Amino acid sequence: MKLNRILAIALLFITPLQKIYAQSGVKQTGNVTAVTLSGQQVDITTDNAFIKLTVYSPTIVRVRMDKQKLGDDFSYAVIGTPAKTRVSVDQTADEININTDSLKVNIKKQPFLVTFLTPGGEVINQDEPGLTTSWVNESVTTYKHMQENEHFIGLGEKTGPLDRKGNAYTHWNSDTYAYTTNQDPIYSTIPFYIGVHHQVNYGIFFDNTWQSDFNFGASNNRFSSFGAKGGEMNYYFIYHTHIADIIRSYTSLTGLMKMPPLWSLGYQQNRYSYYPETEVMRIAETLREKKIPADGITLDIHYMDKYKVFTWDESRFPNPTSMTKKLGDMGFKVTLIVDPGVKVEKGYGTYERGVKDDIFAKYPDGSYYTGQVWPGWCHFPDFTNPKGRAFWANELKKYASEGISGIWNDMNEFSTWGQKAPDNILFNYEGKGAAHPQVHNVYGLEMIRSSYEGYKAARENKRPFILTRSGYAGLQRYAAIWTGDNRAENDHMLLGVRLLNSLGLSGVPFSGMDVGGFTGGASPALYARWMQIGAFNPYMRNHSGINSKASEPWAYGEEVLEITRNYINLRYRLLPYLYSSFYEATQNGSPIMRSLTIDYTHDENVYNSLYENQYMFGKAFLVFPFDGVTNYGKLYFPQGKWYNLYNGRVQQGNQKTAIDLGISKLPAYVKESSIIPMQSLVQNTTQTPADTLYLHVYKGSINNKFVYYEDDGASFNYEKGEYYKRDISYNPTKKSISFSRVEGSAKSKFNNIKLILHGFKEDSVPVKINGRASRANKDFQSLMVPISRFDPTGFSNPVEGENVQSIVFRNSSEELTVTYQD
Ligand code: NBV
Repeated sequence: MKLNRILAIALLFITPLQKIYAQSGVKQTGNVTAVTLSGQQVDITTDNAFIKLTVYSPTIVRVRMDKQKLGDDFSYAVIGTPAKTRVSVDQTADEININTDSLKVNIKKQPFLVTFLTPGGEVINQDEPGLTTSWVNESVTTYKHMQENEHFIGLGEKTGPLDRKGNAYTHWNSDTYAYTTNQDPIYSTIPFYIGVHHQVNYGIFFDNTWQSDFNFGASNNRFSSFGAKGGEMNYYFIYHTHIADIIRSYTSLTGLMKMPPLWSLGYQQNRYSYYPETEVMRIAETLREKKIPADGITLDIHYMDKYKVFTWDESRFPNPTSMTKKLGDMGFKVTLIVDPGVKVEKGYGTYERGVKDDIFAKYPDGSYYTGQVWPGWCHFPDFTNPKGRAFWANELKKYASEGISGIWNDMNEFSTWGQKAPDNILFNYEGKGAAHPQVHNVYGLEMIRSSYEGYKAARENKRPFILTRSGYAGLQRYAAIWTGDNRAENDHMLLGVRLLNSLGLSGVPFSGMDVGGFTGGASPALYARWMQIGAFNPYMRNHSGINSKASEPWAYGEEVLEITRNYINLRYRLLPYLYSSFYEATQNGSPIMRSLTIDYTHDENVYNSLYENQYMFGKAFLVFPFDGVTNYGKLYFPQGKWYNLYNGRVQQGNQKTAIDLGISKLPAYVKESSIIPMQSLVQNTTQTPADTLYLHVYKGSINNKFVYYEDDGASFNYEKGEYYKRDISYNPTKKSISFSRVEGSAKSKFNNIKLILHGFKEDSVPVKINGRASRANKDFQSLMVPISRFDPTGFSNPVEGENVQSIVFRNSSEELTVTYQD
């Protein structure tokens, strides 16, 4: 029989649906046809797909799938490799089972269907039966069964609510001036989310740089899904019982941030744009005169000659080196904006060198792609080309020699007027070659990689500070991120809090927003609130747009100035705490702004829209970010005991309350058993604080440990052991506060420690140091002395409240335990 006739007869026997399926371009994974087991890896062939599962650790399993044989394994995001892991893999006719010590993976063969289970056999996550993974032409999607009451959090810089359930999101890095509070996508892509249900949590990182789509039950409650317009299905499944560990595992794949320069944790003053030099100096001098601590001034595009990157407008800034020197002497560091677009202009050095090195992105016909941005028509460096990164690094040397400390990467989505860059722009992609749709979402990441590596190489042994607007998973390795052109509106400020919390859940601890709002003008109350909240952000930078009203702390009158100063002062007093919290972020990805879902994951209240903006700043402070119009604030206190930061009054947890909100203070509480190192007030981080470290401990019922960390705040010497680190532990049962032996070769800034105990009894408290009555020890006082009217914030009007005890002793590097009788 002729083949055509056979087909025609066969078609008579298939259902209309099968016929449509056959014609539709849809391909399901189908049945398993072959399996190869080798060590930590399982290779599977199905009717329509090639699949590889790899165990990366007891808690991480990677799944790759494609319609064709799997290609080169390459990622800009992932730097982690599979660790040698104890694993057992076996198969029967119907299924394959992969077991690690912490996770089980069950794969059904007819048809292919993956289920992840706890060692005890509880389902953590499962492909949606019938849908599993499918392709529609070149786009690929994996469908997961929606679990009952499942919450979805993370996914990086995504607008909308904390709990992403019921919503869908797209990743396509976009320049979104004055975006709305639900707009999607905005500037960066982190295709990593965390699912929570039935006391289990998992993370899924879908490492695919094409335009990707996530659906958390926006269509219906049958499934959640993730997919992309091209490339492989390539995801890492992570399981841990604690969300902090999921973030740790995620950052074991995509990398950790490096220690930031200490100055970048101070207050930064910004505007689009401060110029000429006299104006920059006026701002710097006013900050000092008005005693507003500050460390940074940032120059926006008007410093350039006609917006040409790596140039100065010489009439506005005749001598940049002497300006940075003058500012440096006043304790200010300068950060400059850079845009990727290089103006096409004969005689312009950067352009000429780019052409000579042939590093701009091209069309298939060999001509350079041209797009219009600030300077006019531009070419765009191909940062996926090692030569392109080297070119950029070389250009940056100029700024290094002029005394610039920070590089602010803007417009790197990449953005062009009209926003529509064609698909057929070609990029080097580390020699593998790729077109714009595959490269777009990593363009910003590779730009900041160039900036970070370039600036590191350009300045000997100095930590670069790199700020970015765009990026992809892994951006934390190179830069801090800010959330772009927000609006000076109440809702937007609160959205900003959620964006930063979500970034923290997604492996990016160093983040900030335009405090005060970029477009429009804030009311005095909104501005005051924003500065209060900004003081509890990882990166605190005030910025405002070109035609908006002035946004310096003194621009809103005396009362607001006072409030703002109080909170910036508090931030500077908290620097030892903040710096140590950043150290932790460099060790395990632990965010500085911690969504309550991290520590109170299975408490339904934390997902409630009334409380979704509440967060922890580090592990000690519970911050309630109210807006500038709410007078009566609703608060939720998770389990435990909480101390009002301002008056020490105790608030029991597991409770909802409402309070009258004054504008002068932002509600903030301290978690019981917290350990908070603070210092005396300085006006910038080049000043040395008084040589006593104030160590606040809040009485509680839980054991706590704080990793205290110091180093020189500027160089990479810490990598050679020049740091000062010790554990400080509080044990309420033993009634002790102990300091482990100091690790590292650096000396502390503080010769003395003043231990300040909050919530203890009213009379003097007898103490022993290392088991000896302190009288016997000449370095110590005998009793902790009660202090009433104590205000840890240092605000001008302390409120009477708790009883506080304090004792001062020498900061020795030996192990030391303080026991108290209470
Ligand atoms: O360089 C000017 C601005 C900058 O101030 C802002 O922070 C960026 O997000 N930049 C965008 C260019 C476009 C502004 C409309």
